[in-house]
Amino acid sequence: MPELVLYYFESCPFCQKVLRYLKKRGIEVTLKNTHQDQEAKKELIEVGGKYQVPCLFIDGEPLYESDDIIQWFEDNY
Ligand SMILES: N[C@@H](CCC(=O)N[C@@H](CS)C(=O)NCC(=O)O)C(=O)O
Repeated sequence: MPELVLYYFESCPFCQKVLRYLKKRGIEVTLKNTHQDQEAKKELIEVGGKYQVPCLFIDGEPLYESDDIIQWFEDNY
């Protein structure tokens, strides 16, 4: 399985959509809250190239856009 890390923050509705989906499917991933963890925010900007959440790192490769993230899980789980 690839290493999965979801960058998010609580008040983001697009993040909540992804988190609800993961909960419904019983899928667990590592979560990094970019409001609480400044290092995580820095990583996201450095690797992803922009500060936008949600972003799923798949083995270190960033995937933005909540719909694309959900589609990735539909295709891979
Ligand atoms: N179309 C994107 C929208 C994501 C989006 O707008 N995220 C906002 C938070 S809700 C964001 O990252 N804003 C940057 C900021 O807060 O600085 C998606 O569906 O994932």
